[in-house]
Amino acid sequence: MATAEEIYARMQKSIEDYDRDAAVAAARESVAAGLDPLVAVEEGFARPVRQLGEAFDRMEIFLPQLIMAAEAMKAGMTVLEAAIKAGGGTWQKKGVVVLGTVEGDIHDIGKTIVGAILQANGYEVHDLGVEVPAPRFIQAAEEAGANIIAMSALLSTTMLFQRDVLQLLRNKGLQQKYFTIVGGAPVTQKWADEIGANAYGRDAIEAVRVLDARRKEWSR
Ligand code: B1M
Repeated sequence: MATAEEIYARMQKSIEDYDRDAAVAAARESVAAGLDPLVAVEEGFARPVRQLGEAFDRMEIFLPQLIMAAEAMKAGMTVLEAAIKAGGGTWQKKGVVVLGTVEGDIHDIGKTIVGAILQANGYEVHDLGVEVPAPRFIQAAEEAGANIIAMSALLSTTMLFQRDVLQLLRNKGLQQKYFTIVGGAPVTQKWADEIGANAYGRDAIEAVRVLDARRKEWSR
């Protein structure tokens, strides 16, 4: 019977090897061995993904590697999330984020990385996918009991839809209820200020830093 340390090491290796099947197998092993899935998330998956996110930030690894690591974590997480729910456990989460790429925009690589890094740093992430219409962001935030609405846009034409989400929140009187963060290649702090978003994240690591630093504003 493998020890907890051996199983965590196998989980970490699956992330470092970008191996989805190994991540699922190691996560299953951790559940079969009766390890606490909440500890396994942190020890096995979150820590190596965070480290790879920081390595990407320092340009020490390439984008496809980070994407594959994020995909491996996502695959393994399905096993651990099921175990957490089955055990009646509650996720030790910092906050709940509804995340998506805005209407008309199919770019999902950066958004997926942002989601994985947020998740690795203790946020519950509801990834709505791509081409998300403004009302869907708000509907999903209401349903998920979210604190934060996070919008990615990669086109200078679709970043306008970030403004639509902010406008719709104002129209519905919900702008105080949700902390909004925008990002994506054409997006800037100036644009965030112009449309009235609460925050801007240059990249995934900065998005986490900003949300962590401004916790008081979104956890009211
Ligand atoms: Co597209 N594309 N593309 N494309 N594409 C760009 C964005 C473009 C800059 C390329 C270029 O012309 N130089 C250009 C946009 C020009 C503009 O509007 N300014 C462009 C175009 C024009 C298009 C099409 C219109 C092309 C066409 O069909 N004529 C079309 C659009 C289709 C549509 O969306 N309706 C299109 C299609 C595609 C592909 C399908 C081929 C593919 C997308 C595949 C996919 O995502 N599944 C694609 C790709 C890959 C790119 C480039 C090359 C790379 C984007 C990427 O994944 N970067 C891109 C060129 C570029 O950006 N230099 C380009 C890597 C990723 C990690 O970075 O997404 O920036 P990024 O995310 C970063 C940060 O921005 C930030 O953190 C992430 C991690 O560090 N971030 C956030 C992102 N979201 C955030 C949210 C946050 C915080 C931070 O908080 C909420």
